[in-house]
Amino acid sequence: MAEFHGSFGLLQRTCVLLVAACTIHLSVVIVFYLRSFDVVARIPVPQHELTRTPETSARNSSAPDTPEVDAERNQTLQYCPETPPRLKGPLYVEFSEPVKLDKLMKDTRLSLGGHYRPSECVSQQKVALIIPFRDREMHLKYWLFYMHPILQRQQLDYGVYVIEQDGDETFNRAKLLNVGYVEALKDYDYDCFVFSDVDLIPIDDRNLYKCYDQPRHLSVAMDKFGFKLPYNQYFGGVSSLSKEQYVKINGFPNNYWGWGGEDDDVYNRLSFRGMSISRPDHNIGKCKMIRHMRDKLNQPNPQRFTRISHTRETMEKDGINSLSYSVVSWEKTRLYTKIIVDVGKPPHI
Ligand SMILES: [Mn+2]
Repeated sequence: MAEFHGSFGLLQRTCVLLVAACTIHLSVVIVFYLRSFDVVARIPVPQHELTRTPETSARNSSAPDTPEVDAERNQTLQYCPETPPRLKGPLYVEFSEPVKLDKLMKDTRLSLGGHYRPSECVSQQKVALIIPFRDREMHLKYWLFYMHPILQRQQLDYGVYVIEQDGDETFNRAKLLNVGYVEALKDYDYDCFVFSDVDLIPIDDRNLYKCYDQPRHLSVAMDKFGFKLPYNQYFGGVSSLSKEQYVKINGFPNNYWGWGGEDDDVYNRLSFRGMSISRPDHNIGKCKMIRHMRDKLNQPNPQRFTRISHTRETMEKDGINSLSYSVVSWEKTRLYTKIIVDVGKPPHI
């Protein structure tokens, strides 16, 4: 009996040791698993806060150098020339074949968030590219594939912001652009904003994606419109406004839900503030649009004509001064910053 007890005791001790070893192993695994979340740069933000800046190192990882380092850099380097020297002119742009982003992903000159600045000179402008977005992953791939090299040849100090509308309410392009303006400024000291649809690519890199003395319309000759301006006041597709120009018109309207009209409202705002539209030469301003069906949640807005006729009265109350939204998530990838936002829903009619 004693012998039996002895071997049972040994068995029991072995089992206890084994369980203890397993427990230690499991806790180590769990600790490492949880810690791995810290390196993911996707930060949920409380719904109710508008101006909050998520405090995270991931967000600032592509942040510019300190002012002192910047000043030092500016002393040793010259400003980039008015005309970038390595432009190619007309480009080959095609959407029939899928594109691969692996080469771009390895581009070490790009920092997190798709931020770039030339190493050979100091850019004249800091440009935020703002793309209103929902459910167009394929288009975004083409955009990144073609635009990054173009913007680099244009010697811009730039960052790319994809502003995605959360949920399945009617799309609100102009409000997303306002959000992009506000959020990009929290990230870097931009002085110029290029607002671009995700499906438009210039086919000539002499069409500089920067700001001018007057607000600039960049997509002046779209293939969709037979490489012509559809009408003289057209300001849709791709446009650029300096910070001053944008502030002068109180930003863009927030209440255009669905397709159409918001770009005409912006045109009205600009002309009511005494500005005119600058455009590239027709040949240089050629661009291609990726063919697509109308999005289900972006049907033509029936109110657009009435709204456009009231811009003069509405522009002071509706714009950057009345913007409200909440950031759902902020994520920096190698090629762009994606900000998912809740922009609310159209008022019930
Ligand atoms: Mn389109």
